[in-house]
Amino acid sequence: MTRGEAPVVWRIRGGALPLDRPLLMGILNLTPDSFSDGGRFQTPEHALRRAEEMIEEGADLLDLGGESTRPGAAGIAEAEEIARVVPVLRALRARFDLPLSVDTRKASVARAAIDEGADVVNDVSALGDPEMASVVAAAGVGVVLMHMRGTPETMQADPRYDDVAGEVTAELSAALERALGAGIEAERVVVDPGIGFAKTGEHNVELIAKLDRLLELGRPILLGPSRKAFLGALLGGAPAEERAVATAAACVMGRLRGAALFRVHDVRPVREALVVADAIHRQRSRGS
Ligand code: HH2
Repeated sequence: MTRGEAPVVWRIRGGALPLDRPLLMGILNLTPDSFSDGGRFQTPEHALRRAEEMIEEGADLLDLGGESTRPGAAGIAEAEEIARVVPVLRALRARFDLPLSVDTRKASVARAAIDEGADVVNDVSALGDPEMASVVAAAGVGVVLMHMRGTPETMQADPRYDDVAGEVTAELSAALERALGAGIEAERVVVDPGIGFAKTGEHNVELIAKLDRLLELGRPILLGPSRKAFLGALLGGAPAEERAVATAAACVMGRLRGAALFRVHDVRPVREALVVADAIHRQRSRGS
């Protein structure tokens, strides 16, 4: 496949996910402090119930995170992160068939999750941990490389770009080259512009408006605008739990610019919005 063509599948552990329709990654935060749902799904029982709800609403895969990466969040110890993620991953793996992703920046956490059956590593630092690439390559899992500058603790200090879409694309291209150089197969990589990570509200809006620039990387694009602060600001201060419709609007616009996967809390409204948007868009592409 040459750069610029849309990939038709994403290879993850144990198979390939077809990308002929938008795929929804349901967010399962196993944290006490996530910005919109912290502390709600920390026990395996609560997490299982939430997972079940998201699957019923149409989630195609689930993303489990043990560390909040909201702006200003301090990192947590590896043992703590493993203790949050592994019991839930084990319970989900025993119960459900769908692909499971682990949202982590630490190679040790990724390895522990892979040992429990994780199929994807979602790394907001795009292989920042020097051990991460070899863990991903050896396990043959899928990987999400997300764009960020700095760390969650520092990233919102003063983000500056001359051309946000161009610079994010170039920096993701470098991350993709690092991944390939470390032996990760291109077909296993998904790229993500990192909405809200070292970006102002204007940067986030411009990135979604110009998301098609990322298509030149030749990899599927994942978009994660879910309930984020820029949506609240656009709505004049709506709290996180009242941003589902705004999230759906951002996902539809991202879809029209080429996004293939969507990481969201509110699975049902986003799925419904994308089904309708895709049907209308297909009709328009047929030219009738
Ligand atoms: N956003 C968050 C966390 N992980 N991963 C990818 N690939 N893309 C994203 O946009 C992304 C991500 C932050 O959102 P959330 O998980 O809801 O909050 P918190 O980090 O506070 O747990």
